[in-house]
Amino acid sequence: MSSQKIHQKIQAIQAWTQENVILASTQKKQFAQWCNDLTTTLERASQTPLKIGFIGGTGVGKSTIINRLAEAEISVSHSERPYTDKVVLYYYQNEIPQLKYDSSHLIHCKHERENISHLILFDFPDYDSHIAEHQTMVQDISKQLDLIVWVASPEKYADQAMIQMMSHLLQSSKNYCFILNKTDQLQIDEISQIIGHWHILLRQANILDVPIFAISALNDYDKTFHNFQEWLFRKRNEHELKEIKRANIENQIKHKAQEIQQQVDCQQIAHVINDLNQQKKHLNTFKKMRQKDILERISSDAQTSIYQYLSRQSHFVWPVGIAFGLIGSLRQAPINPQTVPSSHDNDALFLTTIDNAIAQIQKKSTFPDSKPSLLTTYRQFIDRYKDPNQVVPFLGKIGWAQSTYFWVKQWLVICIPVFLCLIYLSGIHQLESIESIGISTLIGGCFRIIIKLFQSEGLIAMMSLLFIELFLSMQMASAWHKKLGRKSQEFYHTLSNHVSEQLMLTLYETIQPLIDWAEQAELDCENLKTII
Ligand SMILES: Nc1nc2c(ncn2[C@@H]2O[C@H](COP(=O)(O)OP(=O)(O)OP(=O)(O)O)[C@@H](O)[C@H]2O)c(=O)[nH]1
Ligand SMILES: [Mg+2]
Repeated sequence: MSSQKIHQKIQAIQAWTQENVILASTQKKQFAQWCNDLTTTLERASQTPLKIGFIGGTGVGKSTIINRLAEAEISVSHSERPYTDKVVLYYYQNEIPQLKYDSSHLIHCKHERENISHLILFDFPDYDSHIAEHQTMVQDISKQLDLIVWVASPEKYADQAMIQMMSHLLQSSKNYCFILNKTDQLQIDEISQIIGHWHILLRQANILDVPIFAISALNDYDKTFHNFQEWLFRKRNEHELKEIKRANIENQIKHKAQEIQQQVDCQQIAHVINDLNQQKKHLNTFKKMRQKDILERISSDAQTSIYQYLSRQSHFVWPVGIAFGLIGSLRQAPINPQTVPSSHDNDALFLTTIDNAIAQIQKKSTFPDSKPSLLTTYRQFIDRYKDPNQVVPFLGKIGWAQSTYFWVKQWLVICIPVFLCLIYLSGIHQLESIESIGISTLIGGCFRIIIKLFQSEGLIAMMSLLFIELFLSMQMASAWHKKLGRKSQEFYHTLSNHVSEQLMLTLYETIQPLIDWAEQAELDCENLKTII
């Protein structure tokens, strides 16, 4: 891959890390810094010394090899196991390597040998002894290395520990070199046998075309050691140096991408979305269960409340109003026979089951820190709608035409008998023609009414009027009562639908952010795959 391509890749990753929903904001900052570091490493590939580390199990001879290369005892080689407990750095004069690590774990050894001024050698502690801190040190400090020299002895070359360690490190296997030390303990045919076997083992671990040197660090006349030294000390040209850095960067990107994919579990995310949608579907069952008696959840006597609300909306002429009040107190508002409210516990149980299922789904992936609870949302909803002001917007009103018609009807029904009675008492109906009705006739009529009121004829007429009015008012009030009863039942159903619809929306809103997040995370996973 060319420099330009890898630059583009870093930029694409940088853009991705800032836009995705998977990483937390602190992680995003770290990734931005990491991308900047990669770019700097690539740009300064030929200007910085090559960092080469010796890594291997305890006692394989790492310190002995580095001492021989340094031509001095810079790192104590010992028969005691494990021995080296700090990272020994061997570098030219003032080329002090900038390591982000606790300096108490580092030993600095400077040299004056100009022919190897382009290198920094690292002798590491082991990774396979009982001291776990050594392994951590190897994993952490090795991140800075450009090349790794894996050292093994005839007893340890086939250890799985080495392959395992490789999987933790970030360098590309293109930048590995292998040393079989202590060959002075082997016969020539044994050496070639072991090297052959080692090649096979490495190939199985997908490590191909790497140099393997079979050396003896203690044998001054060992030719292979010289070959190894030559390979190690060789001054690489700019192209080779860039290749080394590029391969490592590519490998680091791959590692980071795997880390992110594991963090959100990209393999699982489609299932997670599916599971969440499944839970959303379960909520529909809840809707069907609750639609009929949702109002009973909110108010124990919803239908009466609706009836009273509608009564308050009605405009009565006072005799009808009084009659309506009388009927209302004698008769109960009709109750919806279908309404058999189930217990609150059933709702709680149902919603808790879904809540638990969602919590389980959330465990499958790194969801943002949110713990939605349908049960809490449901309880809050019920509490909120206990306030009648919240419910009123859902209630319709009696149509104005119906209301005005009822009002006019009341006036007509009340006024016509009064009018007829007055005409009768005033004697105006006995006049021959309408034209003869004048002011004086009307005043005369009024006097006649007053006089007749004190006579038996007037009293009978008034009593009849009273009875007629009473009868008509009761008739109208009773008809209106029945009408409101029917209307309140109708409203009860519409209101149930409205409120349960609203409840479902509120419950969906609780889950929806999780689904949205998971869908976006799936998209981010796809994008990350295409970048890499
Ligand atoms: N026979 C033989 N012994 C060697 C050779 N190289 C190192 N040794 C011996 O192996 C023992 C361990 O050598 P070290 O260099 O301390 O090994 P190390 O890998 O640094 O070990 P740790 O620091 O514990 O990780 C010492 O006693 C060395 O003398 C070799 O080529 N041949
Ligand atoms: Mg050592």
